Amino acid sequence: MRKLIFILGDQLSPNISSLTGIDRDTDIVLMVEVVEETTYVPHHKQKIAFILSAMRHFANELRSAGIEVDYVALGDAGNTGSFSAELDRAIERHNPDRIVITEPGEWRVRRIMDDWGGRFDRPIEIRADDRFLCSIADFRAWADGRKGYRMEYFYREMRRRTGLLMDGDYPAGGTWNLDTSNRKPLPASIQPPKRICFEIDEITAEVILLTNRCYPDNFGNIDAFNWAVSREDALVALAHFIEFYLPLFGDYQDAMATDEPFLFHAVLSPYLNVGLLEPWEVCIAAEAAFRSGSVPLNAAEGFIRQILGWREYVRGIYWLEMPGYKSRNALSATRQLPWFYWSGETDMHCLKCAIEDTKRSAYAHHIQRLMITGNFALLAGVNPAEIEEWYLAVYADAFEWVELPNVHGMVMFADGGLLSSKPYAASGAYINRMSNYCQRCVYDPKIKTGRDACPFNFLYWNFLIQNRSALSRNPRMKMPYRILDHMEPVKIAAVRRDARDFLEQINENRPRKFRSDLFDSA
Ligand code: FAD
Ligand code: DLZ
Ligand code: SF4
Repeated sequence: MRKLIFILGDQLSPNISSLTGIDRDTDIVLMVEVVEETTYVPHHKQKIAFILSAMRHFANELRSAGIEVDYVALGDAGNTGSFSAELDRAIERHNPDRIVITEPGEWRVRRIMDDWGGRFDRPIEIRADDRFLCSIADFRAWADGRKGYRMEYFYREMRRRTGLLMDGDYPAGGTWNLDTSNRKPLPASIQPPKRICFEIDEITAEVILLTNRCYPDNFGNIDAFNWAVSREDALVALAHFIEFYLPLFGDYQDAMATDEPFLFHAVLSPYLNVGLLEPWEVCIAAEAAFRSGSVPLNAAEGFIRQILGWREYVRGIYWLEMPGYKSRNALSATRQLPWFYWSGETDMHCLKCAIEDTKRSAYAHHIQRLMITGNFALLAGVNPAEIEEWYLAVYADAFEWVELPNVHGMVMFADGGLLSSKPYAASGAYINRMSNYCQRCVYDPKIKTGRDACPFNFLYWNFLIQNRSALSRNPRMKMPYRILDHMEPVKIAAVRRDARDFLEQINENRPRKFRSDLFDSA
């Protein structure tokens, strides 16, 4: 019985379920680089190079373990460019008795696989992806019969179920969630340690050339490529994070700073998402650091919550709610995505920093994604599908199962509050409190309307005005609506006028008020 085991580009784990029970004497692994996957959105160049290089390294590791791998590279003669047609060709080449694959992370690919049942004249076994800490079935069971799906309750359940950061039946330290300790801005006296550098080996160098050749106009710089592309190096990145960054991860989790794209964040999401690291080993490493006394509880808990809580939760929501989830548009947002998301040419310094960081590294940390690029898209009423495509394209860690709930639900409130109880809308005051961006901006976060006003200010109030019918009855929005209700009519008129004028011109191909001297070092 010869099996053809098909491994996708985000299934690069030695213990992926499709490899369970492999017979090295008869079975063969298939991996394919296909245009279908490199172009379904205009991926950041680093994202393409990272995935293709990691795939090639993984194939070599399997070969070193005595497994036969049939690897189809992007430029190979005869490469048809699609998963289905490459599987057709591989079946011709190897004539397997059956095909084994682990279920894909994305609905789009699941639909493709659903057609395979009738396409090939041999059985196909689609196995569950057991690299997550909560299975899709367990998430469904948790969600079943609940009125709302709040992450906090799911997270507590996961803490109990896994025993992570638990002292018997109680959370370590007596509190489930230390988020309130994790909101400090970065003081000028603290500088995060230098990031570890990964060598560009021959495989990565070749893939970088290939990416530049095939996708020269895609978003992002490839020169700054600094990603681990093997499990061995991803483990080095994990150890480095636990030793040097995790101790202050909690304190500065929500901070933002010019020229500090990574701060104390892990920068591990691409490795987790393609399978070079597994969520369990990452959580265990953080808990061990806490138990040994080398990191405080607010850091370990804050970090573990992101993985055990948020990461598992968004995956559960994705599979629970798709495919309908994607087409909801609760706030009827229709604006075209402003051109500067791709060009970085804006005079709003916070947005410019977040977009330039993204271009340079295919990375921005959570608060930049949520409270800068996300917040702006929400306040400006950008069409959810357009901003989703941007997020799916520009980050090395972007796969729809994790990107969509974060963008559609958390950022755009397009799901009407299924994922978060209120929109994460904020004015310039929040950005000024949590970052040093405003110090180098042409706008003033303290001015609410007029030429020098921070656009986040009038856009924030305009957003509340425009979405009154959808939001004003939300108990968590009572306070801002009370303030709005007491606002003088003349001020409301100024907010509306400034927002209208600003939004009318954001798709013109030039900054409204550009002073290049301010951005020379940005
Ligand atoms: P850290 O801040 O150090 O967090 C540690 C880990 O926790 C991350 O590696 C990640 O695996 C997990 N995590 C943290 N927050 C979340 C979250 N909200 N959802 C799921 N996992 C989380 N994450 C992705 O992996 N892929 C995406 O495409 C993606 N798109 C996002 C889009 C928006 C608009 C927002 C607000 C968030 C998005 N996130 C996404 C979540 C989060 O921003 C990234 O996981 C995080 O920035 C990755 O960097 P890090 O490894 O340094 O994370
Ligand atoms: C993202 C990506 C890219 C850019 N290229 C490939 C590829 O050439 N071959 C492949 O198997 N996977 C690739 N991927 C990852 C897939 O998009 C991902 O495995 C599926 O979307 C399932 O989630
Ligand atoms: Fe951003 Fe407004 Fe601050 Fe400028 S003033 S950096 S636009 S928040």
